[in-house]
Amino acid sequence: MTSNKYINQWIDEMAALTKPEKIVWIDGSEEQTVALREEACSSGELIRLNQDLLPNCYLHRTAVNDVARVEGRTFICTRKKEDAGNINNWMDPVECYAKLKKLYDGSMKGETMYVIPYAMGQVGSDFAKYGIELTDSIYVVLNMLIMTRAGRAVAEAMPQDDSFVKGLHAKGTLDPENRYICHFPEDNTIWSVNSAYGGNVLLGKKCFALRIASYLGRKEGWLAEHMLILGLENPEGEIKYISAAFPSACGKTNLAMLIPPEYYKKKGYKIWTVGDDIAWLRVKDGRLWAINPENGFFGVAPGTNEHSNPNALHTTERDTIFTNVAHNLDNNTVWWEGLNDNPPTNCINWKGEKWDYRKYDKADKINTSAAHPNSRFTAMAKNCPCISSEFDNPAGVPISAIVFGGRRAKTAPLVYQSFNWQHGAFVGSIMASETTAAAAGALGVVRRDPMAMRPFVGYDMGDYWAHWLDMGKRIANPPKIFHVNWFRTDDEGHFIWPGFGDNMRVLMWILARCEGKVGAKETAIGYVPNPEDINVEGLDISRETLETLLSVDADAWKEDIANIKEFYAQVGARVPKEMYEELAALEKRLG
Ligand code: GTP
Ligand code: SPV
Ligand code: MN
Repeated sequence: MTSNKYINQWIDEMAALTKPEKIVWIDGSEEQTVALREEACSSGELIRLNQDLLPNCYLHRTAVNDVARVEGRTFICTRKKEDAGNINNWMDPVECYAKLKKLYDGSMKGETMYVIPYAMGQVGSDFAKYGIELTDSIYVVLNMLIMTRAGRAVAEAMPQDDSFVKGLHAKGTLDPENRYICHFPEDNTIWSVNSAYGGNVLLGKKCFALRIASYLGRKEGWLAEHMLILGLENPEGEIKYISAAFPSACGKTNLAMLIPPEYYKKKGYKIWTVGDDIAWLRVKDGRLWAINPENGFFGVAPGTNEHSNPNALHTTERDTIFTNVAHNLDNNTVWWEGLNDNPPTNCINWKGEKWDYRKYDKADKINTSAAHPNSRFTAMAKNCPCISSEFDNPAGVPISAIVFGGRRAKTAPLVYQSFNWQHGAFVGSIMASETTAAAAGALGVVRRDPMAMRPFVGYDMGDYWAHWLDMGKRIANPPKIFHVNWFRTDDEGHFIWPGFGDNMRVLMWILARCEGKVGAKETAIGYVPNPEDINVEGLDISRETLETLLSVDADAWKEDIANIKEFYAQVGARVPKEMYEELAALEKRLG
């Protein structure tokens, strides 16, 4: 499909290593895609769902031990260890290639190796980047065809050099002890083996569009971020764009697709989705512009319903691959916790076993829920009812505000604004969040997750912060930087803020601040809204509760400072001095 000798040579090499029976190029044609779905259905890899209720939708179950990203087995392999930094796992590239070659050796015997040419970004645009993923998984092929722009047109548009990102994925034995997700940013290479799940194997997503791209962004002067992008349209038809970084399973997809509360809807406000997970940002005309390099959504299923996120739900009603949700045998559809209050009685759970809803125990979700807490839908952006008209615009959209956020039961107020870009970058650097099911490991533990990028920066974290500071200096009109927390809880552990669509109320304050239309209270951590400036019309929320949501608990912050210092020490020698200055200033303001 290509005459690019670098590509063909590399494919030959990888085939000599993995030894597939045949090699098939993915052309993106309907005919080939239909045939692959057919093959996956006959092998049991996919289950064809009710085509009247869910046209062109399929269900897939991964191995029980292979249901999330595995950060402990994710490596950045730079020649010098210090270039990967202390936060990343590191392996020497020579050693890593040798180790993984043993695992790949003959791993595709008797199988087909699929060659997927794909673009991150608009094919042919200045800002697009190209990759090829080799894989032995039809599931990966079908997901990549949704998540990226892939196929013949991409192969033909790719530059005739060796700048493409070389991705090799083999399911292998799925042995978790030998599972590796390895990145070689100096070689534009990603090697993934012994997994068949999401972010571990859809190499265009976290591996390329964040880890490799963040490395390229630093070299080339742009940013690759774990951010949604949304447009907020006012009744006059003006649209302002906001990008927001929240850690995995902390509300990006939900915010990106939110339905405005009745009060705003009636006035004519609208929300448009540009992206729900990844943003590539560059400086142009003195502003920061963002594109979503993806072509679909790999979204969290549980909790998605007609009230929380109708746009996501409708996006998944056709052309969707569901992974690890429950199978409702009564009508051959899917179900997950939080879809509705009617758990199916004739149901197969995410593990492929008969499921009894009466045994569901909230405290033991993994073992008793019908759908895995990190079960997902892979759906096409173009099927999203609120997809932005700018989604396909290669120039992207100009960003007015950057929002950081995480899950914090206490400490972080509903929203605050940083004093300036440098302070905003500092606010990003000290982000913290309770861990979720999106990555393997303990749940609900507070950990520092700078810019929601802890698992995704392809180089040293201190250098990454320096790059953020440097970017700020290059933008004449930089976006204002904010921090939000939808997850503050009361003493019984209930969320205080209604969240979801009502988060629009916070976005309105954020945009009013960007336009200098509203005042704020200056506190030790930044500008906090005056309670009367958050519109709570139609909400059952008392003034007292709002004040609690907006309060800054100096003691809790002082306690946090010790933890931040520890974290900075762990990040190590390359933490920019500006970050220490900001930290000292915060400490001083807290008194
Ligand atoms: P990744 O795809 O893993 O990067 O996740 P994400 O950041 O897109 O998170 P998503 O929007 O899928 O939300 C994850 C979980 O958070 C779901 O269970 C949601 O129901 C829940 N959630 C999202 N927004 C809110 C909110 O405003 N308030 C509360 N309480 N929960 C929310
Ligand atoms: C995340 O974990 O942030 C995701 C899902 O978006 S995955 O693609 O698996 O990384
Ligand atoms: Mn994500």
